[in-house]
This record gives sequence, structure tokens and C-alpha cells, in this order.
Amino acid sequence: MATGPIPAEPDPRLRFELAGPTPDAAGAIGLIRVTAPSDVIDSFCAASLGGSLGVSESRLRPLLGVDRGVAARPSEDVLLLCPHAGPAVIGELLERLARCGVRTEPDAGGSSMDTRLAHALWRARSPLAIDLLLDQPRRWRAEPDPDPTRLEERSRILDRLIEPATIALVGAPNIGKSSLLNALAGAEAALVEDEAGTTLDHLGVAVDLGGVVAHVLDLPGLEASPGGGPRGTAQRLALEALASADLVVLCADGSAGLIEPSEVPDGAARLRVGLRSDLGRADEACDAAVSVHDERGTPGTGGLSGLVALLRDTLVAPEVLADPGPWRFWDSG
Ligand SMILES: Nc1nc2c(ncn2[C@@H]2O[C@H](COP(=O)(O)OP(=O)(O)OP(=O)(O)O)[C@@H](O)[C@H]2O)c(=O)[nH]1
Ligand SMILES: [Mg+2]
Repeated sequence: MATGPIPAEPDPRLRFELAGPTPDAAGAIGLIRVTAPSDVIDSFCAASLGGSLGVSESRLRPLLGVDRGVAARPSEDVLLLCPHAGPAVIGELLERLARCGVRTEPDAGGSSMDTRLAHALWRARSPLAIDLLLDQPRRWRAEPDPDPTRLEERSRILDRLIEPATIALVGAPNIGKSSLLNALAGAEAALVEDEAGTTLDHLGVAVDLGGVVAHVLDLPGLEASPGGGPRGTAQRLALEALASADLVVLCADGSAGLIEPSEVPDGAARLRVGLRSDLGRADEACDAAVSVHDERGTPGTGGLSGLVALLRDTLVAPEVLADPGPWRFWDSG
């Protein structure tokens, strides 16, 4: 284990809470919240984190000589340390914190803003959540009494940065839905064959859409009369899974039109997308046309990268991201 500097004078005003990993939420990155009066935090940063850290700043830093990870300071008197979450690293860090005089927070798991923030940072799946979350203590200080309706609307959307939204790919058999899933995931997650009915069970994959992580569901091709047996059961289960979709991508291609089953939830957003656009255009007007074989897509559309941006912006609108108001991030999930 690497050795490194620790403050010469242990300070009993330093407190810490291990926000993660917890027994019910394992992960690759740990999160330790350190609190103390501002001047104590300043000396702790200088002695143990390789230099000072301003409010709202986050930097890659040596963490008490044990690990290298992100250190963030969401407010004057709070530090968040994000080491690797292996038991040896976490154990050594906690031991060194104790040698700095840092004591376990007596009310760990409480409801103060920074405790909530530590837990939200730990749970957040989307990279775009991090800076926004770190800015929340400042925003709530600047606007402690936001308009409740706007706060509710903004928070409902931004919560998708913590708990990923679900996107469902829906359409006729053999039009390229699974190929699109694989292209979005950058991996061979689903089987692809030039044969109708290749996808039997629906399949979900976490996909990073330019900073917004979503759970993308590939459904079996919908048939008017799937019959009994495994194919009929798979279609029924897939349609049940549609109930959880926040965004439904209605797919068509040059040979098969859009299908919108009655199971699409009323509140879900809808996008119409023409697939296999290199083979011909879908008959209906679509919001985007893509080909996974031809990266450039159809002239006049953004191809795959354009679709990624369209999906991301439909789930989390750019104006919501740019809104300077606070976010009630602790009720997500
Ligand atoms: N030319 C062309 N072929 C494609 C494209 N996308 C998929 N394909 C081909 O279309 C065929 C069907 O692709 P799949 O992704 O399995 O289609 P699917 O809609 O998931 O089919 P089911 O699972 O049966 O519903 C395969 O041969 C793919 O290689 C594309 O953009 N261009
Ligand atoms: Mg398929």
C-alpha cells in the first residue's frame, strides 16, 4: 500500500461518513463524506489531498496517500472523497482518516443536504449528474423557496440522471431493432439474424447516450397473431415490459410500417424512427432515419450520432439541464 502525507496535527473536529459501498449497493467507486469547519477542511485538503480545493470544485487527487480519486467540495464545510471501492483501499483510507483525528459521523444517514448529496452521488448512474449534484447546495442557498410546480417538473426529469429511464424499441420483425440496440450499446448484446423472430425474450442494456445513461429494451418483433407457445408468451411478456417505458421508439423500415401497441403508456414520450435507411426510406414521416451499416445515415439526418442526441434530449431536455434552479434530487427512485 502506498504511503503518503497525513496532517501533522490530528483535528477532532473532522467527521466522516462512509456513504458507499453499502451492503445493499456495491459498486466500483466508494464515497466518503468528510465534514468540518471551513478552515479545518482547508488544512485537511492541503495536507492530505495534495492541495487546496475551492467550493464547487472537483479534482482528481491523491487521497491521503492511499489511492488516487476524485475529491469534491460541494460546500465550505463538506468534502466528498471517491476512492476505488475495494475493501483494502477503503479499509486503509478509513484507518488513515482515523489517524487524522477524523471521527465517524454520529448521525450518518440523516437528512441534511450534504448527507443526501453523498447518497445521490453514490447512486447516480449518469455522468451528467455529477457536476449538477455538486452545484445543488449552492443553488438551494441561492433559491431556498423555488416555485413548487417548476421544481417538481425539473426534478422529475433530472431524477433520470440518478435512476436511468427506460427506452423501448418497438416494431415489426426483422427490421433492425436488435442491430440498433447493439450499435447504441457498442457491444453484441442481442442476437442479429436476417430472419424474422430472431429476438424471443426482450432484453435490456444500460447505454450511455452522451452523458445520460438509459436502460434500452429490445423487444421481439411484434406480430398480429403470434400464436401460443414460447413466441406468444415472449410477445405478451414484452408488451407487459412496455408499461415501464419512459420513451418508446416506434421503428419502421422500407418494408414494414410503424406499429403502436395499446400497451404503450399514455405518459411515455414517443419517437418515430426509420431503420435500415440504406435499404430505403420508411413510408411514414419519421423523426430520424438511421442505418447501422452506413454511419452517416440518410442525407438530412444525423445518422446514429444524431439519434443518440435525439434520444438523450428527449429524455433530459437541454433547457432542463441548463435551468439554473435547484433540483429536489433526494426523492428519486
Ligand atoms: N442494410 C442494413 N441491414 C441491417 C441494418 N440493421 C440491421 N440490418 C440487418 O437486418 C437483419 C435483421 O436485423 P435484426 O437486428 O435482427 O432485426 P430485428 O428487428 O431485431 O428482428 P427480430 O428480432 O426478428 O424482430 C439482419 O440481417 C441485420 O444485419 C441496417 O442498418 N442496414
Ligand atoms: Mg431482434
